[in-house]
Amino acid sequence: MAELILALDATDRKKAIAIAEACAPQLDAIKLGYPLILSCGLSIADDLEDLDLPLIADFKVADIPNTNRLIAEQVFDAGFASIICHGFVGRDSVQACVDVSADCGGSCFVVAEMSHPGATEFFHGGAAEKIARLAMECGADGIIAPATRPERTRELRKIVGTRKILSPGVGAQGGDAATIAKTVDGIIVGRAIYEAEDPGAAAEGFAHVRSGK
Ligand code: NUP
Repeated sequence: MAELILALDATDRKKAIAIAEACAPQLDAIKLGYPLILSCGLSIADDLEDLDLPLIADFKVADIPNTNRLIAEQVFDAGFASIICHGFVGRDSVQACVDVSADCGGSCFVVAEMSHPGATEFFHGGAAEKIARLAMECGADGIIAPATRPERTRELRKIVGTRKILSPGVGAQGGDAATIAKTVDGIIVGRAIYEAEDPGAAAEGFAHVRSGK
């Protein structure tokens, strides 16, 4: 059983809001990233406020600690519940995001291994495991791990224990929702929902993952 998180990467404000509204009853959270926020600004969080769903800011923050802190403060001031940061930048940078998240009553997820094919170039060979351990030591709420490589995500589960794993790569990138849902706490789904002719129905198609059936 896993939560369903919509990756709302549509770049038109009206269209994005309509998709979010249509899908909302089927969702546990909405993830917003550069495509929509660069197009609409952080105020898109206000437009989605009435849906009463936690908003995750997927900025994959990867800067020096002070800049990470400033970015995270903007994110939580705008009403987001969670932030995603990169781990390869090192302990001090991750800690800055975790600390701001905790101060703001929000949560912080660290990318341990990405879902696309090229991710194997740098995340394999021990890096993902190292990042997952670092995330735990910094007090992060969880990690991001790939639905496209369930065997890798199972390995990372051994490191993070009961802390959360959110997993992108379902649908358009080839990952199977039911398979990865056995290992993770939330599946992140973008194009398979927001590019569907009927996004609400597409989101409903993942109900089996949410109910565990
Ligand atoms: O490793 C990652 N893979 C990934 O796809 C980390 C991510 N944050 N994402 C994001 O998840 C990606 O930027 C997009 O917003 C979403 C997946 O979208 P889709 O492939 O389901 O359309």
